[in-house]
Amino acid sequence: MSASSMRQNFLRFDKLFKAECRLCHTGKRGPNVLITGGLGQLGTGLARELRARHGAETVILSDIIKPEESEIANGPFIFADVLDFKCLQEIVVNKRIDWIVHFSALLSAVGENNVPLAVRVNIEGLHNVMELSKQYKLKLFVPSTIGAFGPESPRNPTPNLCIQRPKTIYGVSKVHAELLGEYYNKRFNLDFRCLRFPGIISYDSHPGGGTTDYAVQIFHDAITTGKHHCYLRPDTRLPMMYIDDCLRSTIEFMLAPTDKLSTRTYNVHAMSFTPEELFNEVRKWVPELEIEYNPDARQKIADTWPMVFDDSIARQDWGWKPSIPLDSLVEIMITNLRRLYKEKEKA
Ligand code: VAH
Repeated sequence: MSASSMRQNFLRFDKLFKAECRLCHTGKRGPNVLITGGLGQLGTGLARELRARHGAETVILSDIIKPEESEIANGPFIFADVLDFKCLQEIVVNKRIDWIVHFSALLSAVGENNVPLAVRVNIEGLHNVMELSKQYKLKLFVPSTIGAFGPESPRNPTPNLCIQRPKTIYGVSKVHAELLGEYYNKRFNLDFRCLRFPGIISYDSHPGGGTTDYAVQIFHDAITTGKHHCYLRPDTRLPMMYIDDCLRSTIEFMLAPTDKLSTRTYNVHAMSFTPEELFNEVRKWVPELEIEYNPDARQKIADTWPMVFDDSIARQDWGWKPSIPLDSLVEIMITNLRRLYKEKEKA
C-alpha cells in the first residue's frame, strides 16, 4: 500500500474513530473494548492495533489461560470464562465496556474432536455475550468463517447470501451466531457485526487448531526442518488472508456507520491458493524446501468449504479492500520468522 493511500486510510479511520468516541461518550478516548478468547491467533494483534489508536487501558484482553509476559506487556489482561455470565457481566459493568469482540471458539478441526465442548463454548458462550450486549447496549463483533458453508453452497465463488449447510460443529455454531445476531439486530436493535474470515496467516501468533493451519506451519517448517508434511491434497484451494488485513477489516467494519450496512454478516476475501501454489511461492525464498502430502480428516472438511469468497457486498457497503497479496505475505512471513528464530537461538 503506498504512503499516500495509507495516509488516506489513516485520515478516514480518524474521522470514523472520532464519530465512534462521540457515540460511546468516551470523550477523546476510543471505546472500551473487551476481547474474549484474546490469547488466540487474532486477539493480541487486534489489541495492539486498537491500543495504538486510543490508548492501552481502553482495550482489555481476556481468556481462561495464563498469558505469556509478552502478551500482557502493553495493556490490561483479565480472566474471563465466556461460560460464566456473571463473570462477564461484572467485567462489562466494572470496566464500562462499549464493545465486545468475541473471539472465543473451538475451530473446525479441534471442534470435531470435542463436540460437547464446542457446543458449550461456541453456542452457550455466544448466547452469554449476545445477551450481555443486548442488556448493556454494547457493539458486538463475532467472527464467522469460510467454515460456515458446506458442499451444497456455491464454492467458486461463494456469495454473501446462499444456502449454508456446514458439516462441522464449528460451522454449525457460526451459522447459528450469524442468524442469532441478525435476529437480535432486527428484534432488539443490537449493533451486532460479523465478518466471515478466510484462513488467517500470521507469524507472531499461532492458529488455534483449524483446517487452514497448514498455511502457517509450512513457513515454520521452511525455516526449521526444511520439510513440510501437508495434511491436504496439493490441489485443495481455500481462501486465505494475512492477519494485518484481517485486523484492519475488523476495525474498519466496527467503525462503519450503521446506515452503510445492508446486512450484518459479510464475506471478506484477500486471496485463494492451494498447498502446491503456496509451496511454490515459499520455495522462491527457501529453494531447498520439500513437501509431502498425507491427506487426513481435515481434507474432508476442506472439500466442503468455499474455494473463493465473493466479498463484493463488503466492498460496496463499507469500502473493504485487501492490501496484502500472496507474494507480500510470503515475504513478510519468511523475513520475520527468520528474525524470530534467530533471536530464539541467541536467547
Ligand atoms: C479453521 N482457521 O481452519 C480456522 C478458520 C477459515 C477457517 O475459521 O477452522
